[in-house]
Amino acid sequence: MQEQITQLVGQAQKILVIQADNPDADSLGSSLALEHIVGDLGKDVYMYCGVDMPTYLRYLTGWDRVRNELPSTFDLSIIVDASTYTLFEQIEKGGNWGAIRSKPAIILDHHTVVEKPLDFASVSLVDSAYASTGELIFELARTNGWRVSKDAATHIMSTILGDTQGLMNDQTTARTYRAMADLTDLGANRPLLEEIRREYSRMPESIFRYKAELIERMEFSAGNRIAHVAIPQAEINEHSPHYNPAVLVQFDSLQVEHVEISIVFKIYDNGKITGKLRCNYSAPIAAKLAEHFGGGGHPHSAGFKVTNGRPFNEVKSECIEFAEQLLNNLEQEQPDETLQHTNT
Ligand SMILES: [Mn+2]
Repeated sequence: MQEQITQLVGQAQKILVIQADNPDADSLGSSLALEHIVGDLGKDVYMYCGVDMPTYLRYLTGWDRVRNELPSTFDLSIIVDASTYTLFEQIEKGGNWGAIRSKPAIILDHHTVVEKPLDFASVSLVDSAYASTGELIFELARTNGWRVSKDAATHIMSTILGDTQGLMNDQTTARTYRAMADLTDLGANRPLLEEIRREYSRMPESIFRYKAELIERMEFSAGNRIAHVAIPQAEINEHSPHYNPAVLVQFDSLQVEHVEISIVFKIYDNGKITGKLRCNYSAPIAAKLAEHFGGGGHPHSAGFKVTNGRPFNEVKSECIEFAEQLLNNLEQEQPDETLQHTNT
């Protein structure tokens, strides 16, 4: 598999790096790290994402080189941090899968995919044992003897910090710490990175006040084990360009007594409903709950999207009921079995 990747990269001159429509620090950091790593091999890199980079990610130097149109020509595509069709609506809408399928493609990802996996790649390097796609890219670069510059190391460190919430969740392994040490040796500076990130994630006063509204509206179900709130289209329009509304309350709500999972629904005018799921350490049910609605993710962090026009109240009650069921099942499992679940 490694050899095939080496060969495909070696043969290509113009390489298209593709992120899904839900960019985060991992997908953007992976793109930018690849830009440096394969750029240093003398390749031309074109970075694509179907949507604009959210403001909170703009601390990653080079974000503005990511385009939302596909290039007219390329020799190879590398898809990072996603491997399901459902996360590429913009490519679907633009009718652009044909162009991508007509060239060799490499998928680099760490999500276990259940629904509509991308099925055309020449090589898929998908391994959920990695904390971030960037960590996987780091290992790939080292195996291949590709140079990892200070800039590339900094971007890779950002992918790890993003997906592990600062090395705090259980995707963090011993290898992740070793990678962090090696990246530090290569010149990445974590304290500096944190400072820049914090500066870029400052919120306008209006958002700070909106946070209070969301807290006020938060509901608690199943003996306060499930916290949930819904964000309608009007609020998405007003606030999303400035800040991701879910982030405002989701982590705080997990700190409320008895809460094990926090769900932020978004309700769009076109009938689409999304659910962003975050769980506490003791309740790794996020991926299973997301899969129930055709989504996916990790045990403590996952999401889903419902596009079949079902009314929100129906989706909401089914989601809360199923979450409660998963939480109850968790209690019946042996403690060491629970541990295994978290080790995905
Ligand atoms: Mn990721």
